[in-house]
Amino acid sequence: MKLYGYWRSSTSYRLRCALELKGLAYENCPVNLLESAQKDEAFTSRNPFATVPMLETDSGDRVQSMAIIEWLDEAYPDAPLLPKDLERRYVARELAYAIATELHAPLNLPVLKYLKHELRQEQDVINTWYRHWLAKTLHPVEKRLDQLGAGDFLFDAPSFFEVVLMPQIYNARRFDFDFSACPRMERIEAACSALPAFQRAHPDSQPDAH
Ligand SMILES: N[C@@H](CCC(=O)N[C@@H](CS)C(=O)NCC(=O)O)C(=O)O
Repeated sequence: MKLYGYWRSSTSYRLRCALELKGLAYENCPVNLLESAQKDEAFTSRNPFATVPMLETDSGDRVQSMAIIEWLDEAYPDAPLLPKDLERRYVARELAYAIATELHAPLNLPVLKYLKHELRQEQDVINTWYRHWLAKTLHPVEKRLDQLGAGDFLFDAPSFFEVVLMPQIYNARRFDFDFSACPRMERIEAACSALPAFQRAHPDSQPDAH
């Protein structure tokens, strides 16, 4: 498989975490978002969304990271990311989709660029915007982790939830988000960071990192 992604893209990062945890081999094909390479005709003819990640597979090009991860888990059932137990599977999806659906859209690069260039907002204001939306979703996720008594991971091992959480934490730290109200999340972050799969998926480990 070939993964078309960008080192700092959180959606590419979440897909790398999934591939690494499942032990699936892939070739890394960087798409430079800063040079708008995702808008080139060669790319959009394969992915009309003009976004990364895109996964080239034997059955075709796959886009939309959450759909790709769910498909990977079905197509390659070894090392499942979604728990077998129905209740746990529900909870993993609840928390993963809270982050994927509520945070990615308002905090994506084109939104931040629009705030800066079209609406002429100062970087401080943009950072406040960013942290506001993070808190609105990460604080309730933390409360759910607390209710569930999460330890090093949501359940026994890193799964669907952690592959979505880790890239969001990485982004949040870039914007100096205050994690003092999120001790359970920080514990999961520390446990995942110690694992080779997450280390290989980390933005700094990518060939296009700079
Ligand atoms: N819902 C999509 C979002 C993908 C997305 O927006 N990716 C960002 C990088 S994290 C991107 O390609 N941005 C470039 C752009 O929007 O022009 C997914 O989960 O794959």
